[in-house]
This record gives sequence, C-alpha cells and structure tokens, in this order.
Amino acid sequence: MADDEKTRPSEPTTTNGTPPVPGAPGVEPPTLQEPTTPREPLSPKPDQRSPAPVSATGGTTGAPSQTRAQHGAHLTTSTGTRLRDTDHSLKAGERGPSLLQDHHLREKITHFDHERIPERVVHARGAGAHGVFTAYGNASHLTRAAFLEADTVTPVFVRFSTVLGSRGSADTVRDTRGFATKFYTQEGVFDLVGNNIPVFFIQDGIKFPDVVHAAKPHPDREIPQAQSAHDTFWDFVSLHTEAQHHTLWNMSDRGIPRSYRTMEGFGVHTFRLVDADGGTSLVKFHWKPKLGVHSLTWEEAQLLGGLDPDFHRRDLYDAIEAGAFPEWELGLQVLPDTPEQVFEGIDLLDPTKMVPEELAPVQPVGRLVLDANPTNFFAEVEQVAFHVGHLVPGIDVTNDPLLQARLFSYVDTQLTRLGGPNFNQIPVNRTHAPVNDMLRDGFHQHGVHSGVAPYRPNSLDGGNPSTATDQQAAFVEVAQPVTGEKVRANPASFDDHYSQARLFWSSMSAVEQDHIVQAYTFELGKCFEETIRVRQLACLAEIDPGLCARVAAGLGLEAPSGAAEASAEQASEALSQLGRSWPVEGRLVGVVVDAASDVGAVTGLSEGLRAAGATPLLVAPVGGPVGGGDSALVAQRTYLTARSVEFDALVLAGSGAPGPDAVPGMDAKAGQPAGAPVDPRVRLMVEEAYRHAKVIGAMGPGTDLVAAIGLPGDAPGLVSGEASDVARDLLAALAAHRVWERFPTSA
Ligand code: HDE
Repeated sequence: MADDEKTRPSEPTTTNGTPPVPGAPGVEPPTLQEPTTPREPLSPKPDQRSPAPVSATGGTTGAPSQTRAQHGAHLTTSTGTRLRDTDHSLKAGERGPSLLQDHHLREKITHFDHERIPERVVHARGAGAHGVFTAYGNASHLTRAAFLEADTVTPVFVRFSTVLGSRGSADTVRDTRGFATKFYTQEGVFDLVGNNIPVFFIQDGIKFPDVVHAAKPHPDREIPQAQSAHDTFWDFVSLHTEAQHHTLWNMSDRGIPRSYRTMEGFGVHTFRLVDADGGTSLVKFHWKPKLGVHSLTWEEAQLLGGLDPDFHRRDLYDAIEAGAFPEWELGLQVLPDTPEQVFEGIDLLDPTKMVPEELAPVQPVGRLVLDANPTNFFAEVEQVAFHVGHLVPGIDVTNDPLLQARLFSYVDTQLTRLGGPNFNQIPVNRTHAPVNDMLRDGFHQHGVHSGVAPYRPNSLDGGNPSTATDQQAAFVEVAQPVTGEKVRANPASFDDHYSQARLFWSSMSAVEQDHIVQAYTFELGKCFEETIRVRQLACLAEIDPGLCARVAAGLGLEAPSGAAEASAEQASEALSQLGRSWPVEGRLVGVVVDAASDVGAVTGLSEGLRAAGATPLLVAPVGGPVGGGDSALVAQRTYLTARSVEFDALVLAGSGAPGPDAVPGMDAKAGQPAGAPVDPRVRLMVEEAYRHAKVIGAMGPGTDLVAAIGLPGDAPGLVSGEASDVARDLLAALAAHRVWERFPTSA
C-alpha cells in the first residue's frame, strides 16, 4: 500500500469546538457564493481511499493514489481540450435548432446515455469499504497461503449487500446479506464470497435460477420489491424443502441486521486447505464481528425502509468516518479431510448444513479492519468483481455442488455486467501480484503487452512466461479420487432437510423465537393463496410443532396434525444473539435538548459517550444553536428530521416543550392536539425507543419529561442522574444491544 493511501479520518472541529458528526458531503465547507477562481480538484475526504495505483498487469507504478482522479483546474473534453461553455448547445441562432457539429454536446449526452451498466442479477444493492487484514500466523500449519503467515498485512476490499432488491432498494429489508472480501495478496487475489447466514437455500447450483426467480418480484407486475413476503417465494420453499433451514434463518433476527458492522460472515461451503507438505484439511470460514451480532426489530426495519433506505450504507460510511473502524476476526472450523467428507454425521458437501461451533470451535486466524471509505461508488463498489475461483496456493475448493456451479457463474456474469473479458483490469479488481497471463485483446484492454508470442511453448519471446512449480508458489489443484457413475442425483444424506432447522429453532431464546413466529406469520400472511400457507405450515410442523401451532394461530388456520415431535437436539449457544456484552463503538445516541438544557451537563455527557466510541447526536426543536444566540450546543437533528429508529439509545436532557412547528399541518408526526405540554414528536421518539427496548437516559429537565410522558419510573433500562452517571449506565446497558427484559415474551 502506498504511503499516501494510508489516510485516516482526521478529527477536525466545528467552529463551536465540538467534533463534527460524520456525513459532511465534501472535503471542505462550501462558500455561499459560487466559487469562480480556477483551482485544482480538491483531494478526497480523509476517510476515503482509492484502489492501489498498480498497473493493469499488477506492476507497481509509484503513482500517487489520486493519479486516476480528474486533473487540472479547467473544464475539458474527455480528450483534454479546454472548454469555454458547457451550458449552451451550439445553435443556428439563439432561437434556432442545435447543430450536429456540436461535438461537445454530443460527447456529453452520449456519455451520459451510457452511464448505467446492468445491475448484479442478485446482490445488486450493496456498500463497500477498504481495509487491511492482518494474519495471526496460527493457520500456517494448515495452509501454505502466504497471506495467512504471521503478521502479514494484506489490503482488502469488502462489499456487503442484500440479495433480492434492485440497486435502489432499501437496506433494512428482511433478506440474506452478502459479505464478499477481496484479499489483494502477494500471490494473487483471493476472494471469500460469503453471506451472513451459514447455510444456503439449495444444495445444487442448478437450482439457483429457480430460487432467485421465486424470490424476486413476480414477473408480471414486478412486485414486491426486495422481500420474500409473497406467493412465489413461499410456493418454492414449501415445495423445495431443502430451503427450509436457510428460510428459518431469514425469518430470525439474522434477516434484519442492525448494521453491516454487527453481522457474522460465513464462507458457507466447505473449502480445502493445503499445507506446505501437501497435507490437507477441510475448513469452514467464519467472520466474527468485534461488536457482536445484533439486529433491528421488525418495526424498526420497516420504518427505516421509508425513513432512511440507506441506513446500512450510511452506518458503514459514518462509522469509518468517525474513526469507529469496523472489525472482524477471520475464523476457521478445521475438520479432518476424510474420504467420506462427513463430520459427526454432517455431510460437509451439503451447503444446507452447518457445523455447530460446539462440535468444532471457530479458531481465529486473523483480523480484518475496515479503515477507509471508497472515493467513488461506481468505480469501486459497483465495478468490484468477485469470483469464488479467485484462489491462492493453499486454498482449494471441494465438490460441494453449489460451489461447483458458482465457479462457473461469477466470471460469466461479469462478462455481461462489466462489458467484456478485461474486468480484472478495472482498478478495484487489479491484483497486486505480477500478471503474465497470455490473455489478450478484448474490449477495454488496459494492458499494453509487449512481445510477439502470447502462446506456449514459444522461443520467440525467450520461452516467457514459464510455468511455476509448487515450490515456486504455483496453484496446484489437490489430487482427489473421482469415482462413481455419471448421474443427476444427490447423496442420500442430502435428504435430511429438517434436523438442523430444529437445532436452530431450539437454540433461540424466548424473545428470538417470538420474533421468528412473528416473521413467519407476517410473511405468510402476505401470501394471497391459502394453499401456500397451508403447505408451509406442514413444513413448520416438521421443524417444531410449537412453532407451527403459533404461526397457524396467527394465520387463523389449523395446525397440521401428525407433525414430527420436536427433537431434543442439543441447542447451540453460539446461534443465539443474546446474553453477552459488546463494545459500543459507532453506536448512535440521540440526545434531546432544548433551551432548558444544562449546557455543561450535555457537553459532559457527549464527551463521556465519545470517549467510549459512541456518537452523540443532539436533537433540538429547530436547527442551529440550541436556544439561540451563541450556545455551545448546536442541533444535529431536529424534531422534524429525527426519528427514534435512527438511534441505538436516547437521552432526554431537555424539557421536551413543544417546538414552534409542533402542529400536524407542519409535521404530520406532530399528530396530537395542539397545546400538549410535551412535543408530540418527542413523545413519539420516547415511546418508540421504549417499545424497541432501547436504553433511555434522563438528566436535568429530562427527568421530569420521563414522568410527563408516563414511562414507568422503575422500568428496566431507564437510567438517570448526573451526566457522568447517565453516560456510564447507558453505555453499560447498550453493551447488551437492547434492554431485553423489556420485551414481554410469550414463553
Ligand atoms: Fe452468488 N452470485 N451465487 N452466492 N453471490 C453473485 O455474481 C451464484 C451463492 C454471493 O458483492 C453473482 O458478481 C450462483 C452463495 C455474494 O459483488 C452471480 C450461486 C453465496 C455476491 C452469483 C450462488 C453467494 C454474489 C451476481 C449458486 C454465499 C455479491 C453478481 C450456485 C456463500 C458479490 C455477481 C458482490 C453474487 C451466482 C450462490 C454469495 C450471478 C450461481 C451460496 C456475496 O454470479
């Protein structure tokens, strides 16, 4: 990585001395008047980084990272000719028709006409970031992969995504999330293209078009967007019952993550590692988030879908800008490479099965830190091209039939999406290892190859390139025996579609089970056809009769009889999200303030929260200095612009008196009769935060506000006192993500 790329978010301060909240659009504040003095392009924001300035063939260039950005102070054509006017087309007279000879008009419009490329057929909606991966070195005995050797630091680019929605769809929908990581290793690119759910809908890649067609919007009306709550999805998964395990994870809180930063990642398939002596082991890849695994509530997810459809990408970018760098540990479950490829009765080639951590602990082998935002979304996040076949020596694939189809699909899709075979030459996809591939020509060729003999064997180019031996770090496929008849069939072990779904269900806490019941009831309730609901209930009965009965009750249907007894499989503690404490870095705390607030106390609270890595956001009746004048408190949100779902916790530090626009005509959220003593929008914020089991702090005039709103004073997760007490107790409660005891469970 070039030195000039190691940018870190700086901590500039605003004029009133408080650190700025993340999200400033530009690198410097704009002037009120349009600037007219020519100047060079501004540098990117300090939190941003561009792909490394290597050449299209992996050569080091020594160029500054901005070498690919725009240059010069003056507007030019794409060929660098300066322009005097870009606001008027060339016309035959002021009122006349435009002239064909206007090459600038034609270039500008033609390029614009071609700005869009096909979106990804799945995972179209995503966000990405740059980072570094540092290996602990404890996997060296398992794999010869150089990037896993002790203290090796490898640049990475990560893209998170939803699966179903189009590019412009909402982030917080119920769906699986993609978690794709590109490691730019010294031995070539390694892509770990995983999800936040450890199992998949289908066992064989040939079914992928089926499950995706079923889950995407109905083809006639193209609704609903980005969600599984519709007939075709449940029609398919209730008939194709190997999908039931993954579907159960989707219906759990894992389907609505709080943030990309609080998601686990999984390689899903079993991979094969090869050590320096050719010894092999089977592994499952895991990403364990430092902040823990946390989710939204369904109501939060739905509200955010409208209020802030960019919630997850904003959260990722803002956290990085605020210096709360998202972190994960890469972990391995190491399993013996036996001829059967079965571990404790679990078929390791079946991607609808996971290996419980209690049977094979996850061993951390390195740390990923996302420390920079992209400089340009299209160039980086949209054009990044992952491929499960981007492997390095020491990591190989297995015969998992889902993985086998993926090995074909990823290159194929990039050919259409990125317009030709040279997509690995796009800056974000360029390897940092030397390339000598004998692939030539094609659309958008960025290499300028020399020599006359891109073929082997040759003597005209001196025999170059030579093949490498495995001692020279060649990728060598592990020799594997292949036996059997040519068939279209699965092994019998693939027929078990329910045992692990039962394991997942029985591993959930009571509140998590409630959420699952609610999710199935909602989704099936959205299906038009009762037949489909009935068919899916039969599947739920196979998972657990209690689950089935509760969903059936919500649907107003009979629970099918003859269901299998719930099995007493041992629960896997690692599957539940509750019961632990986690760091609070990057968590957002809304602080309700107004003219009655104690400026010193609010400042102290903010400092206390910031010291723990959390971001306080002041919510005031109107924008500007709180209470007017030169107050040291400046509103970052207003009662009009804020909603509780944006925050992880709330502190009431003001009187909550109605703001000047607290009338429904000005803000529909202020839907209560005028003249109420508490601003209805503050009341709504508090009631929602309480309902979503968020910790609520009160200090100064906010203490009376709690009483005025009518919250029970002894409710769990209400903290009050001096600013330092509130900061301390709030942070302690936030470490558990929610005040779980506030959810009345039906258990
Ligand atoms: Fe993908 N998948 N997939 N997939 N997948 C794509 O590649 C495919 C599967 C995953 O941020 C596509 O570049 C097939 C499992 C992620 O750019 C496409 C099958 C897992 C991403 C494709 C699967 C994934 C993709 C669409 C069944 C988790 C987003 C655009 C055999 C382990 C990558 C693209 C990004 C993207 C095919 C199943 C993860 C069409 C055929 C299982 C994270 O090639």
